[in-house]
Order: sequence, then C-alpha cells, then structure tokens
Amino acid sequence: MKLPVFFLGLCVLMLSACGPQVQTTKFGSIEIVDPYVETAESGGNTDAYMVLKNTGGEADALVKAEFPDAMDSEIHETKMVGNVMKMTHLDAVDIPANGQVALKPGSFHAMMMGLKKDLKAGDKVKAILTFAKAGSVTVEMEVRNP
Ligand SMILES: [Cu+2]
Repeated sequence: MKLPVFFLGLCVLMLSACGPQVQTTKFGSIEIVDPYVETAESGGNTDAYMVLKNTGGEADALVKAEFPDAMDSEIHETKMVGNVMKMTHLDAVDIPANGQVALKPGSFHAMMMGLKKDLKAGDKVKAILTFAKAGSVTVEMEVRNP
C-alpha cells in the first residue's frame, strides 16, 4: 500500500509551497518578526516569542509586553543554573543598534500569566509591546503548538 506515502509527500510539498509567510511588523526602526505564543489552557501561563530587529543607529529595549487575554505578564529570561532551568524577571530586553535579539525557547520570553481563555493552535492573541525609545505598538501573535 503506497498511498499513505504519496499523501505524506503531497502534504510536505503543500506545506513548503503554501507555508505561512513570516509575519513582520515594522515600527519605526524596530521590526517584530514572527511573533507567536504557545498553546495553553485558561488559567495557566504561556510564553510569547519573537525576533526583534533594530535597523536604527541607537539601541532600544523591549520594556513591556501586555496581553489583553492574560491577567498579568512579565519579561523573563530562562537560564540553566547548574542543571536546573530557572526563570528570572527582567526589566527590559536590550536590542542593540543595527542588531537583533531573539525571544525564543530557553532564553528571553514574555510570559502571559493567568490566561483568560484557552489558547489553541491557530488562534491569534493581541500583544501591546512597549519599547524604551520607539514607544508602544500592538501586534497579533499566532498561537502554535510548543
Ligand atoms: Cu517565564
């Protein structure tokens, strides 16, 4: 029976041809690239990730990430301390001039705390990102499976 293999091949082709475009929001000299959050249940917490690019000649910093769908939120960094993963609360994530910083699993993230609803793969959540110099911008983040 060769059919399943054929369908699998077809799916892979379709994914590569019609895969989602990387979402980029330009905001002054800041670019917010591919923002997403991980699926989670109402009442729980989840992490938001994105790449922040700075095309300007001055350093900036992400100082706040607010989510209407969460009771609270904080900027965190996950670090290995010995062989234990620890999260520390940060006041800001620096974005170097003409550089970029990645909020990604095992590193910087914005944490949505006390979700007001289930976040399922494919849903969108709003985030209000505040930068020290650029100010505040609202972006939509896609919900993805971890
Ligand atoms: Cu965290």
